[in-house]
Amino acid sequence: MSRTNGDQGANGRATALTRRSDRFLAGLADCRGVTFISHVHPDPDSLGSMLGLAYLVESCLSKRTRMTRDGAICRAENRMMVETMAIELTPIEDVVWRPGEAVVMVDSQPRTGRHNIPDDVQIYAVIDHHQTPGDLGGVPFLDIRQTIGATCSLATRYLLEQELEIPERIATCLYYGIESELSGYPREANHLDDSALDFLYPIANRDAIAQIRNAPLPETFYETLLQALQASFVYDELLISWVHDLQNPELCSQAVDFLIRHEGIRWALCAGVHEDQLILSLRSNQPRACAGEILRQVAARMGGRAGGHDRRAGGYIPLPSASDSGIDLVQSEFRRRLLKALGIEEQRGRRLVPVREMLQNIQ
Ligand SMILES: [Mn+2]
Repeated sequence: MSRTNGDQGANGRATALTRRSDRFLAGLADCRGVTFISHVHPDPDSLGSMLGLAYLVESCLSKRTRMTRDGAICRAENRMMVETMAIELTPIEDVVWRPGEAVVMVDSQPRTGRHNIPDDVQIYAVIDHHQTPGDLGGVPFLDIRQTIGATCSLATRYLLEQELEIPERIATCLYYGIESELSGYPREANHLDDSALDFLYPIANRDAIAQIRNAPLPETFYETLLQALQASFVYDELLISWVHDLQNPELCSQAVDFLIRHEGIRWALCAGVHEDQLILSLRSNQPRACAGEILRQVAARMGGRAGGHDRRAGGYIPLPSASDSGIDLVQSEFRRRLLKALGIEEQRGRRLVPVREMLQNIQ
């Protein structure tokens, strides 16, 4: 059976349900309610697509929905989005999984990263755009489009197909989800992303978007940045930053978003020690760089997990020991493997900020 085209009827003719949103809703007709799940530390694309699809299900089927949160939301902009948009999220560990309830996974795929859901929970649908392939066996409804910039663009498409009026709050979240996911490169995105942005912008609350974009940053952000700058090394076109004490896992992505702006490089990686993991965040400033796939392969060979998109990827490697020498070993093996994966010759890194300058500055 084709999952991406219209379902074929028994006599070979296409049935009436050729639009994805129709088929998505048809499969939910008999359920008692819908629970939305996503990846750990949900980002604006996860939050916006859960919100948009929950609105679709509530409006078209009058069914109860709930959205979940797996892990904390730490990034300042993402916290501001949840706060200003009053997004209600049930922590995944508090969810009671009831029979007859449908589970929809957005912006992620089963077994590609850390998902804290019981193994026996059946997933009805996966709606996503990641390159990282998941374990999709037995999932009745799939809409995975790797060429699309944001899952929010797919959710917007479903709402438009059903000719629903999109309320300001939903439009704001979908818009910010797409905008933040494209990281300022709308021209590389699919026409679906572009047309979703055009459609949503006049409806969205621009003041709220400005407030989210400019969310106040906690002191830990600056501490992380200082640590990252003090331990940044340049290897040809790659900059690697080590953070030895990462207060929260999302700070790596914030630091690397700043580091990738360095004029001489094509790749930036920030790796931070958080609890018993080395948290990884990779960026490229090159189109079609396959950052997600590269980081996935490197992390997988070291017992970790990673995934993402062309320019942006994240993941982790478990740390077998909390000792400095144990962490050093993992870091140097990871560095060696990453250099190899990017085709960069093994070399001694050049410090971004020389030690002499660091010492002079603290006097
Ligand atoms: Mn996404």
